[in-house]
Amino acid sequence: MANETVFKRYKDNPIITAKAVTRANSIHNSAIVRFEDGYAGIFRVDEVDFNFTMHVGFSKDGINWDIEQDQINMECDNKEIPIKARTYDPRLTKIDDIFYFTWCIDSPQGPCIGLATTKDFKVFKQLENPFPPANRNCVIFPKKINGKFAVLHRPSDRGHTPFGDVFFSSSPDLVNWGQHRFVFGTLKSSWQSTKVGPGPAPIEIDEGWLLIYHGVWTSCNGYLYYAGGAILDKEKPWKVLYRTKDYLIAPTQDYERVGDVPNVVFPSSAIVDNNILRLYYGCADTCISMAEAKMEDLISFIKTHSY
Ligand code: BMA
Repeated sequence: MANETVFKRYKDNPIITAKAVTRANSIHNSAIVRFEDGYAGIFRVDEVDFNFTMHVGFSKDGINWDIEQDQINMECDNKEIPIKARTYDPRLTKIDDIFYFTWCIDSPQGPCIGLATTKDFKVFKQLENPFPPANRNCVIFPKKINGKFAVLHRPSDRGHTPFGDVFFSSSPDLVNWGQHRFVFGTLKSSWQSTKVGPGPAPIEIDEGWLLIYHGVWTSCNGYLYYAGGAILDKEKPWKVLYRTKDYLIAPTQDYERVGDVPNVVFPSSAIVDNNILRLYYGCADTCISMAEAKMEDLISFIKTHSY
C-alpha cells in the first residue's frame, strides 16, 4: 500500500465504524487494551446531536467489537470534580491490576484532562483532574518511574490549537502533579511542524520507552495528522534518544483521507503480542483502523530514521 514503511495496514480496515452504536455519527480516536482472555476498549463516540461520549466495548480478537449503546456512567466521590461537557480521545494504561484512563473534557475554560480508574470496565471511579485547562492529550506510563506515576501530555489552548509540544509530569499519588519537563516539540518544514502530541501509552523496551505520537502540519487546506515514533530515556523520559524524521503512517487510504476531518491518522492504542505491535488509530475523525509492525523492525526504523 502507498507510503507503507514498517507498519502494514490490516486488510479489512476500517475495523470499527459508526454502525457499531445506534446514535453514533462517528467512532474514532479510542483506547484499547488486553483484558481477561480478549480485549476491552473505551470508545470515543460522536453522537448524532454532536455530544461526544465514551462507551465501553469488548472483543475476543481485537477486531470484531461489541460496543455498548450507553455511555460510561462515571462514579466520583467528590461532586466538585466532574465537569458536564463533551468527552473525547480516551487513553488507557494498565498498572498492576488497575486500568488508568485519561480523556479530554471540553470544559467551558478550555480542554481539560480527566482521570479515572477501573478494574472490570463496569465500575469507573473518577479522580482529580490532573491539570487545569487547557490541555488536550494525556497518557499514563505503564509503570511508576522513580516511584511516581508519570504522564506525557500536551498543553493547549481553547480552540483547534495551532501549536503543541509534548511534556512530562509525575505524581506520587495521582493528585499532586509536578516535575514538569519539556520532552519534544515541533520541527520546521516537516509533517510535525504545527503540533505534536502523545499517542498510546509508552511501551518499555531495552533501550527506553517506545512512544508513538501524532504530528500535524498545516497545508493551504488545513491540518494533516500523521503517526511518528520516538524512543525516550527509561529513567528520564523527557530525554529523547531517537525521534523519526520520516513518518510511520500517513493518511493515504480513502478511509484516512475522507471523513468528518479529512487526512487524519490519530494513533491512540498499541498492544504488543508475540513481538508484534498492533496499533489502533482513528481515521479522518470517522472510524478506527489497525496496523501492525514487528517490534524489532519498528525499533530499528526509529533508530535509523532519526533526527
Ligand atoms: C484530536 C481531537 C479531535 C481532532 C483530532 C484529529 O486532538 O481533538 O477532535 O479532530 O485531534 O483526530
